[in-house]
Order: sequence, then structure tokens, then C-alpha cells
Amino acid sequence: MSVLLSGNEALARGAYESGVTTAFGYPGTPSTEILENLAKFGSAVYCEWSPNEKVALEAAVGASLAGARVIVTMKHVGLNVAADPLLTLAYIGVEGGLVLCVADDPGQHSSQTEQDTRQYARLAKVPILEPADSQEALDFMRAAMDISEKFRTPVIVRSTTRISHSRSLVEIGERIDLQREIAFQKDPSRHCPLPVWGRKMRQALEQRQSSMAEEADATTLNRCEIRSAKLGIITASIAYQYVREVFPEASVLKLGWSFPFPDNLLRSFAEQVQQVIVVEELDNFLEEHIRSLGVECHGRDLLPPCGELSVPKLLAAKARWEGKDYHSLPQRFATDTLPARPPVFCPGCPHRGLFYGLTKFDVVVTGDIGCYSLAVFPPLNRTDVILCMGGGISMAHGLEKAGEKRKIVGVVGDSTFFHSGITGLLDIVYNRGTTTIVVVDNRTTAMTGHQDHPGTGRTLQGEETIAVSIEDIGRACGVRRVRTVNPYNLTEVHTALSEELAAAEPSLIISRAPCPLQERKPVGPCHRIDPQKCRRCRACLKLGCPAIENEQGVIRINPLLCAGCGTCAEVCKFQAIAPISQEESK
Ligand SMILES: Cc1ncc(C[n+]2csc(CCOP(=O)(O)OP(=O)(O)O)c2C)c(N)n1
Repeated sequence: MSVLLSGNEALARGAYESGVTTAFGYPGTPSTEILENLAKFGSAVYCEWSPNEKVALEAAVGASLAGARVIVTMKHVGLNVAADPLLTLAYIGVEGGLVLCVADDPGQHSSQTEQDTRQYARLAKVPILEPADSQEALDFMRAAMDISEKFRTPVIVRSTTRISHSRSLVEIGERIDLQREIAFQKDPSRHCPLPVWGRKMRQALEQRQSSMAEEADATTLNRCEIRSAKLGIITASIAYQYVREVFPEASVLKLGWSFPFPDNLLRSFAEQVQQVIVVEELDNFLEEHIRSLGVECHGRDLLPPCGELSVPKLLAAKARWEGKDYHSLPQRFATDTLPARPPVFCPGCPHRGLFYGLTKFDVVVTGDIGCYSLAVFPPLNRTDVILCMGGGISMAHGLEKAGEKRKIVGVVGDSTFFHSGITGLLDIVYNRGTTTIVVVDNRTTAMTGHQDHPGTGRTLQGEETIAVSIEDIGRACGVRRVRTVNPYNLTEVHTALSEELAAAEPSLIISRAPCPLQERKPVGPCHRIDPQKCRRCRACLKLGCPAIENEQGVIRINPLLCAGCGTCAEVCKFQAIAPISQEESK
């Protein structure tokens, strides 16, 4: 049966069909929907959101060692967090098939960095498969499970935003019924990489690399499409689709299993064509290796080193290769006529009150990654630095220890706190820091589409569970000053900040109110501005609420956008803003 699936849905389907019974992950665009879709298969597959990617991979290793087939999902930066277990897992190997689905984000549509996960495959010496459409996403997932078990290695299936989020027709199949006995077999020489065994594992890893390279030479996951002998293009992933559109006459070596490198295949393809161009997104991973084989090729000389690849970019590369001038894009690719949409907090977002409160203090704010990153933009301008998940807490501590004169406030989200904020808090308490940490707790992982986390009291599979308390964790870490504020109450926020900033010890403020988008209901009644009372002081505009519009000096609230949080009424000194009465709203 053919169905229209996104790459992420197809990856989930592939995992299901390949007999996966356990799945772990942490949300991150563009990977999130893989696990969300796998969870739809109900009790057939145990699925969970782990607190972070490292935990997810470690849990998956446990499942694999018991003999289960398992997948782990994350975005590219998640693999930075999971890199430690990955590199050792490559040594100890797997029992049940273990596949990491890692989705890269070329062009940084929703990421702090642009990274090429193929580099991790080379570093960890594990195979990587790169589907080029949804059908391949399904097929490669199934193939990856077989490769994993055949070579006892973790396998990475690398997706990218365009693969994960585009839809194409997929022929779906049946689920394999594995009928496995799940039982961990004790064998320390296989499972414990202490130096005595670890050195042997290291050698075995090299041998495994050679056997896998032979398999990569022969696999049908790599295919040669011989057309013109004038030009041969070596490519993989979504770049293959662009190549077919821009160079329809060229011969193509389409790599699906790109590492360990299929050297014989690369050489024999290059021998069949007069010129070789390597077309790959992000790093010149293939090109460097192909050159090291003594094959002359184009690549980075024609294509940009960063950003997402596209048909227009490839058209420009083609013109360069042909020695032609390339002036303008065909009209169908022009995107510069679209109006820009500045990113702002949603109407009613509870994060706004906390950051507005911070505008009243001369402090350094070390922020973090989540919806609240938007506080960096005007009019709030109240985040000064962002590094990585959890970094908002630890950077605050480092600034203080370096001798920064101002007080420092570290701000992280609730999901981020559980992901990697707790250890930073421990650092502050243990090492006698005095910074003020704020957890902006909107009761969800909002940025990636409202996933549950250890604080929400619900699992990915919809079961009720213990809702872990951030306050209790703070106290258990040794923070004595722990308090909770309602971010819609600006006075409460201001009092909490002034008192905690004055304290000579660390404090933890939990700014808590649920995300209205998650709740799917307004915070309160819609507000309006009384034009008779409004003095055009513009104080309300400083909140950066998209519902408050300034139309040629007349400030008004768009009733279609207002979420009724009332924060604007709090900042208005002239009582010009008030809820619309039920009478008026009729
Ligand atoms: C290591 C890593 N994993 C995943 C992500 C994707 N991601 C960005 S922000 C975020 C969490 C946001 O949730 P929260 O901290 O609760 O803040 P909110 O968006 O709800 O305000 C995630 C998972 C990432 N950027 N880095």
C-alpha cells in the first residue's frame, strides 16, 4: 500500500516494521515527530521522552544489550550531548539492533548551530545511512537495523530538515515478528571497556570498519546511475534531488551508505566519467575523502561551505563549472518579495512578564535555548548571551567567579532545566556562588511543539506519572532560597527579583504559568485600550506583545490576537487598558 508520509513519519514506520520494541529520544527540530509518530503504534513499541539525549542513548544501550531492537532520536546538537556514550558504544557494540536517528538542520532554521552529523560517524567509527526521500527513510531504517545486528554496531540514520519535513509516497510493509527472548547475557569482556578489554575492542573496531567498507561497496543502498560519460556527480541525501533537477544528463553515484566510505565504488565510478563533481550539503566530507583516494574532483570550489543547499545554489554552481556568468535566479525561486516576520513572544506568553521584570534591573542575563530565547530581541532586549541547553545556569556562575561586577541572572526553561540545568545549579551551590537562577516554567517543552518532560506528570505514551518538582530539586541541590512567582503578576515578579538579587547566596525563582498555546485557551478576557484615557506614553509597547498595535500613533489591541493575560493593563499608568466586559464583547 502507498501512503503519503513525511520523512519523520517514514522513519517511524521503518522502525515499527523492523521490529523495534523500544524507543528513546529528546525533542529537537527537525527530529521530534519521529518518536511522536512511533508512539502512535501503541503498546507495540515502548516510547519515551528521556530527560536528555545522553540519557536516551544510554537507556537505548540497556535495551539493546537485553536483545531488543531500539531506536534513539535527536537533532544534531543532541548528538553532542549523547557523544560520550556513542563513542564507547562503538567499542562495546550492540546485541539487539540500535539505530540513532539524527536530524541535521542545514540553514539553521531552528538551531543554534549548523552541524554535519557525518563527522560523528567518522569520529565514532560507526556506519551512517542517508535517505534522500521518505521511501528511503523507511527502507534505510529497516536496512540500518540489519546492519546494526550484522556488525554489532550502532548505526546512524541521518536525516535533514528537508527529508524529515517533506512528504512523498511510500510503499509500506509488514512488521517483522522477531519473537525474541529479552535477557541480558553477562559477558564483561564484551560489555565492560576497561583497558584490558577496551584495547581489544579498539582493534576489533578497526577490523569492523574494513568489513563494513566492503559491505558499503556492494550494498544496494549505494547506486550508480550511468548516463553521460562527460560528468559524474557523487552525492547523497537531499542533495541528490537537487542534482537530478539541475544536472539531468549527468551520471550520478548516489550514496545511501556514505560511511565507512565505499572506496572501490567511488574509484570505479570516477573511472567511468571524465569529470567528477561532489555535491553535498554542509561539510565537504565526501570530497575530502575522494581527493585522498587520488580522484580529481570539484566540490567546495563550486558550492558554498555553509547553509542549506538548494536548486538555485546548484544552478549557480553549474554556471561556475561551465564558466558562465550567473546573474539572477529564475523568477520561480525568488523569495525576497515575502514580508519579514520578526520573531516575538506569542500574545499571552508567560515568559514576557519575567523578562519585562528583568528590564528594570542592571544585571547580566545569561539565557538559554527555548521560546524564552526570544527575549534577546527588542523591545525586551533582556537576554545577553545564549550558549547551549543548560548553559544559562553554568555561564552565570562562571561570570560571577570571573569577577563580573553586576549581579547575574541565569534563565532556563523547565524542559531545559531537567535536560541539563540541574548540574549547573549544583555547581553554583557547591562552589559558593550567589547567582540568581530563574526557571521559566510554562509546564511544557514549548519550542519544539509541546512535548512532555519530567515535570509535567505525563509520559509520551499519555500515562500519568510523578510530576517532578523543580522547587524540590532546587532544595535538594542545596539552594535555600527557592520561591515561585506568577509571571502575569508584575509586582510579584519585581519583588522576587529585587529580594533575590540582594541576597548573598544562590537563589532559585520558578516563574510558573502554563503556555496558553498548550492549554488551547486564552489566559483571561480580551483587553482593550480606552482612547480617551490613553496618553500615548507607549509603555505597553515595551512588552513586545503582537496583539498591541501602533497604527500611526493610535495604540490599540487587536482582539483577534489578545490572549487576555492582562500584563499590558498592569504596565499602563493611566488605567487606559481594561478587560472587555461580557456586554461589550457581544
Ligand atoms: C541539545 C539540544 N537538544 C534539543 C534542542 C532543541 N530544543 C531547543 S529549545 C528546547 C527546549 C525548550 O523547552 P523549555 O526549556 O521548556 O522552554 P520553552 O520553549 O517551553 O519556553 C529544545 C528541546 C536543542 N536546541 N539542543
